[in-house]
Amino acid sequence: MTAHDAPSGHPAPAPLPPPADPKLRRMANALRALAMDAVEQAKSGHPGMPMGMADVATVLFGQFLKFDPSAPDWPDRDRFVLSAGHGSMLLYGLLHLTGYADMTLDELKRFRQLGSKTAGHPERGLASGIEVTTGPLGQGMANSVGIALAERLLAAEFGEDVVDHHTYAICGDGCLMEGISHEALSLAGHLRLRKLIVFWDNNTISIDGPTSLAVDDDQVARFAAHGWATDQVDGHDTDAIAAAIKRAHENDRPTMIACRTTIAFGAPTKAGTAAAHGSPLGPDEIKGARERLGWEYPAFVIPDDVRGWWHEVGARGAATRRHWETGLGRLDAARRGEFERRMRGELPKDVAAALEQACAEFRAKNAKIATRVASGEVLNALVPVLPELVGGSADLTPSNNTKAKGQDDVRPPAYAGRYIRYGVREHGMAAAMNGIVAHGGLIPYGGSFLTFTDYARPSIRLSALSHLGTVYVMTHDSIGLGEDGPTHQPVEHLAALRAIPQLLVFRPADPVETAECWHLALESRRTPSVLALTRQAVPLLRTAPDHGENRSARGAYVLSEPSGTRHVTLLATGSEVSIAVAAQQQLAAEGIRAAVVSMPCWELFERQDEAYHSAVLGSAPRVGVEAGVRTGWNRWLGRNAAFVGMTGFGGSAPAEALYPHFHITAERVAELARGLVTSYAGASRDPTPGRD
Ligand SMILES: Cc1ncc(C[n+]2csc(CCOP(=O)(O)OP(=O)(O)O)c2C)c(N)n1
Repeated sequence: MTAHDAPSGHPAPAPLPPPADPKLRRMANALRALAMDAVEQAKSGHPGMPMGMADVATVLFGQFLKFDPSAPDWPDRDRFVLSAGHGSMLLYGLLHLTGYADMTLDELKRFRQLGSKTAGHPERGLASGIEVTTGPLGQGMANSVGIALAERLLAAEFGEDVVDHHTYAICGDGCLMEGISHEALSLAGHLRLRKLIVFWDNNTISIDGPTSLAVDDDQVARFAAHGWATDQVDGHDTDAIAAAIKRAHENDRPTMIACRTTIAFGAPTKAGTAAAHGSPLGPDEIKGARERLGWEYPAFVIPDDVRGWWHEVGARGAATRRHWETGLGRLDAARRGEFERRMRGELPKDVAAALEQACAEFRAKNAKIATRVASGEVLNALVPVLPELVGGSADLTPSNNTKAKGQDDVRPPAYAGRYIRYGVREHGMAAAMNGIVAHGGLIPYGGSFLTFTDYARPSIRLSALSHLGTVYVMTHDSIGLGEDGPTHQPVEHLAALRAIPQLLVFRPADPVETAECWHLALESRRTPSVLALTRQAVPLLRTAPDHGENRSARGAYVLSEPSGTRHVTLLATGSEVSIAVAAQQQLAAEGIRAAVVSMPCWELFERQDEAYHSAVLGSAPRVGVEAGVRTGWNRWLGRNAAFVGMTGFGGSAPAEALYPHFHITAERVAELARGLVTSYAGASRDPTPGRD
């Protein structure tokens, strides 16, 4: 078959226009071939996008990207984010050809197979060179806003001789249709992230067909309206692409380069159609594409000249990296040491002492305060000793108590401040924070109301999936928030968040536990944390000094043990722990011996051994107390148990009216405990916790 014939009776496709640079076209064709072959071998995947964006990627990696495959984590490397993560074979091909040791040809051949590094969508941590996990459309783009922001913050702190790199992202039509793109673009424009460059794969195709089926947005005007610089190029014209990137480097704002491309460029009948989006092309089409592209090599074979060119691209960065390292070595020891500590993600020693001091002050004052207020005090103690903290809130700063004394706003184009006004953009904030963590050198925390974790949930899930220790400060954590009513009162949120694997959900009971949970969240650099905090005041429960022991570290502990064998164990979290304590006192007056267990973090408790579980939970009947739904509680309650909580949505009224209205009271806890003790007295106990 010649280049002008087409398989299976289709009209012969027009010949491809001659490339501006035949060498670059051959390099791009290697990416195209690897994508076609790997998807074909896996019988699954997305060949169209990698084939369409291969020219852009070749120019970017070949002529601009600052990276060194022999030192993939070099701090001053440029960051590349493939937001259109379904086109993962583009990234895997690039990593392989430029010489990342772990991205072998065998890995490409095992695309999408169990245990391979070439997962269906790029996963941070599976292979070096993958900066963030992408796949849910729009997330990578929103992460890149955080990555670019982290670069600016660190450059302001350490100087541009130490931190000076670009963040590049490829996004598709899908990324731009997702709502999160609105928040991300708007935030990046406001923050004037001039070193962020986004390539839009403008191929006008998504899964259902032409994008005109669903969207008519003028994307270029849209970016411009958000304060971005924009450019438009033929995404197969390598000269034009290079010129646009050079122009972007000069802009004082983030830049979007709209790249007009053909999906599955080179494929004889499927190019430019949705058929090439997410299915193997098939042997005939691949054969036709090879011929049209002039790529006469068998599957997975890269000719020596092309391999050599790509190898040169990969080798180019080592000298730049060494030059940077020499510069770092010349810095004074204190500045260098601090930079290196930050990039290792190690906490400074003073953090523990600062938190102990905060706890000592809580005890000295012994005041009834909300845990959100305690969190604010903890931050006041942390900020002077933890320069990597970057705070923020989605426009709820005074409610979340997230802004500490001495924390200045980030005021673009100046980035010396360490507090970000994320605006009413919970989802964008969460994704940006993930980007900040992924960049390294900073610990971001961001606030909103717990109920609005729903608005940020896809990004919270990705924090967990991609091992990013983002800290979410989520206040107004129950009906206890009162008058704002059921729209704002979380009911199922604790359960929903606990359902996310690899996420720590903290619900501290008092100011001391708040400090302890903050410490645990800060130490947890590879697992994200949600701090669920009260709006309403709670009494100090941990009045006795702990001599430096973090009692929340095991997730649950006996706060108060009665003298003599337990008749009943009251398990509670957050603001309901003090209700359990009040119930304990009522029961004691009747001669019923109740223990109170505080459970600030189920996930940490789950990690403890059976002996500890048994010691804490005991074998007596149990009553769980939490102003949320019961879902998940059976894990800890066992058979002889009751639960005091919510069964439906809350109500609009002062908190003092809502708790009795929903029967979340000490009296109710005592009543249920009494009933259990009476009916189960003498019966055999099952000491092992039940399963949901
Ligand atoms: C949040 C989210 N919704 C849906 C999908 C499923 N999905 C994957 S790719 C895609 C279409 C994307 O179109 P486009 O960005 O134009 O990609 P292209 O067709 O150019 O490869 C969809 C709906 C997804 N990955 N993420």
